[in-house]
Amino acid sequence: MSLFRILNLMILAAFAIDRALCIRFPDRIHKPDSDAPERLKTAVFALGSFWRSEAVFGCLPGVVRTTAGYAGGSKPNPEYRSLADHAESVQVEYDPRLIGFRELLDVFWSNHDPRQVYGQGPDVGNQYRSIVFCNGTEESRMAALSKEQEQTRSRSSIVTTQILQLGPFYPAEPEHQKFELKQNPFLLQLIGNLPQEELEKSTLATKLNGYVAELCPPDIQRHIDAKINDIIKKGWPILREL
Ligand code: MHO
Repeated sequence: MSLFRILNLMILAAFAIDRALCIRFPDRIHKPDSDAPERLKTAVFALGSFWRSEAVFGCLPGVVRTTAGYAGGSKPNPEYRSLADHAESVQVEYDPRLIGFRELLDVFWSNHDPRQVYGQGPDVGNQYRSIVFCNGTEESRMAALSKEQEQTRSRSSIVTTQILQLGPFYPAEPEHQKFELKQNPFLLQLIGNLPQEELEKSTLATKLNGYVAELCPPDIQRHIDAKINDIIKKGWPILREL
């Protein structure tokens, strides 16, 4: 028997044993990927204009993506000019190993005035009301507790925030996504003028959207400042990660 034939038989035998024992070797080494969709959780909040709400959550460590949209109402497929009883909202996709619902609640309370009735800041209307949307009873419990704590900070006015079970979330029109970042052509260019669809999904754009609005925690704001300055100094004009 030729060497070639022996080798062939060995390969066939190995293949048969492998099939029989159902042994499978991974075809590539597993890389930990914090962006793996199955690991991510989703939270939705309403706290005034969704332009700002996206920016409030965008640069927190562990937040992978934000989407501006409509929630809390009954109208199917709302649009900006006819959102009916929906509230402007932000959907936050996050890695629960890096940030939790509890911390997101803290950010929610400290970034708007939950006592303002029928509006937020200069924006007047029902679409700007304050809502925590919950996935299940554990989140409802945490939300209710944090609302009580918020109320105890002052008894001179009432915290108007609604706590609702999350129903459908409708992403807003493209022009409302990453709105703050879109006001800054320099930063858009710095990340390579991504097409709209990519911009909406990009974690980098999500973070820079918060940075532009100066809504990142101070240490993160400084970190991004330094990174951008460094890139400009080096004359290498593409920012790929922070
Ligand atoms: N104050 C904002 C509200 C916009 S919002 C996305 C404005 O300039 O109209 O509803």
